[in-house]
Amino acid sequence: MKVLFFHLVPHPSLLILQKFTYHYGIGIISAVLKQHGHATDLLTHYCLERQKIRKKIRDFQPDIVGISVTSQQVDLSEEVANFIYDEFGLPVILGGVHPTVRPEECIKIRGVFGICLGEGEYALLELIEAIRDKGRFHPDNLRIDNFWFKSGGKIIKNPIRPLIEDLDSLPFCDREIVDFQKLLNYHGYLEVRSSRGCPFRCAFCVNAAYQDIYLHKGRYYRVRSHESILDEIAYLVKKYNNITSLVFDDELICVNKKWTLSLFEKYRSRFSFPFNITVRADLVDKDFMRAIKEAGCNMVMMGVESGDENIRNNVLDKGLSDEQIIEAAHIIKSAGIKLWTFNMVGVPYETVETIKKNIKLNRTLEPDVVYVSTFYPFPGTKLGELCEEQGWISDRKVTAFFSDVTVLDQPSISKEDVAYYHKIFPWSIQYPRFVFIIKSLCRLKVSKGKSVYDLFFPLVKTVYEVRHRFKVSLNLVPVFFSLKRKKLPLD
Ligand code: B12
Ligand code: SF4
Repeated sequence: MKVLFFHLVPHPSLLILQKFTYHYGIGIISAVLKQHGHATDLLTHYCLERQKIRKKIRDFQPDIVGISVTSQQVDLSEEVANFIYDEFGLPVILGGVHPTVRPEECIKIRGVFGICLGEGEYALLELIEAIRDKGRFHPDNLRIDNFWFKSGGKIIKNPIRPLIEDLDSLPFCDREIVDFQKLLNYHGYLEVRSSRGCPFRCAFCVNAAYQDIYLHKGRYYRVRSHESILDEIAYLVKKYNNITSLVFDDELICVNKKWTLSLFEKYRSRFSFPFNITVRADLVDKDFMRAIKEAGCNMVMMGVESGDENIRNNVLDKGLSDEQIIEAAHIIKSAGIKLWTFNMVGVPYETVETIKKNIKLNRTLEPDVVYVSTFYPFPGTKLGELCEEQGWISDRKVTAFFSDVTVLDQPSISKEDVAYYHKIFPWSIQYPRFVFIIKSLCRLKVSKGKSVYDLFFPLVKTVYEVRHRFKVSLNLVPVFFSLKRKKLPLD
């Protein structure tokens, strides 16, 4: 059987980057299907590209189409599903985060034959083999766990199957489904996953919803064996060129520090690539950081999210004090490891003052890279529900990939302030001496509410992209100049 997957991305902005991003979910399902003798292919889209879809379907002749959907791409997945159904009559399956947390909404989409909730590897395998063996319309095909189907005006809801307990039983991700060498030539880092899930329950993250959906269905946080992870790296290093570093792209790799330390000890004896990992401030300690530095850790990514303790702990449910974050940053930097902080603006109950507090806190942390995203009320999360109840969601659409436009209309802060602080946030921390220029660029309006900054920044990003392709070493946006930092008071 042949399965054509779609990876839909929210917006053409940064499509270059996104195009070169690997989708693990599709990759692992594809590996399982290929292991069982089926063929797969993949299309990446940010809008309905009819000609490309027509050509691929004519050339590949799929038996079934699978679209991976996160919440910001649900409209696009509807357009793609409608188009494929109308033009080719193929069965279209939706899977991924959004069908899992909002199945009722997804199953109603015209042209959608079924939706897969949760893990898709064995559910999709079972479905395509049932279609192959019994024909597309056999009633047995409608009894496959994890799937909801539409049949005769009814919705058939099958139960969720247990979580895959032994991650080592899965094959390595199929990286041949994309031009993986091209991807590595572009950015050089190899992304690897060593675990699934996260035991925490932050109010803005989908993990809490997944823990509830999977209650009594097995252990939610699972790790692969060290051997399996290291063997996959060895296999990829042998197969591909131009790998310069590794990113452990887990939700949170260091949940069990003993396990993580032992992994990196073994890693060190086999590889010398520098690597990045994710941490939580309360899991950082001196010995751990020293040991992972010795193993080759170059940078850690740590969520700060808000500079206001009340918001961080009582709204975002992060469970971290300012002291813990400051101490963790100090330990990380003292160990000689770079720090990358993750922050949000426009979270529920945000004010201009709470954003300023976060700029101040980040300045104390002295991160090497600062990332700020605009809060989005994801369905199925505690804060998504709060925003819905409060009637704060003005529009679900995102206008850009790393958008500065908030979809919330909340009384404590205006949309304009969220967008403004989103723009100046990283500059205020890393290059405070440029902030007055950035502020002026933000305030100078050109047309349709767009500022000079709005026009200038995409240009800078493009320059960054182009230079990056030509292997000129630059740090991440917006770190373009390696000028000496100077601390300035927060205004
Ligand atoms: C690593 C990661 C990334 C990576 C890689 C993403 C990728 N596409 O693989 C990067 C950094 C690129 C990324 C980017 C973004 N991400 Co992200 N990311 C994650 C993270 C931490 C892990 C995903 C993962 O690899 N899981 C492991 C694999 C094996 O699972 P999976 O992808 O879910 O796939 C399984 C099932 O979902 C299902 N399945 C998936 N697709 C399909 C399709 C079919 C047909 C079937 C049958 C089944 C199926 O089967 C798979 C195997 O079991 C999740 C958190 C999470 N818990 O999911 C967030 C998460 C998915 N990301 C999220 C977001 C918002 C984004 C961005 C939009 C961020 C932004 N604003 O720019 C972008 C765009 C994503 C995109 N277009 O793909 C949100 C989505 C929330 C939502 N409700 O939609 C999550 C859930 C985090 C959160 N906030 O809670 N992300
Ligand atoms: S620690 Fe990170 S991955 Fe885990 S629930 Fe919180 S935000 Fe999500």
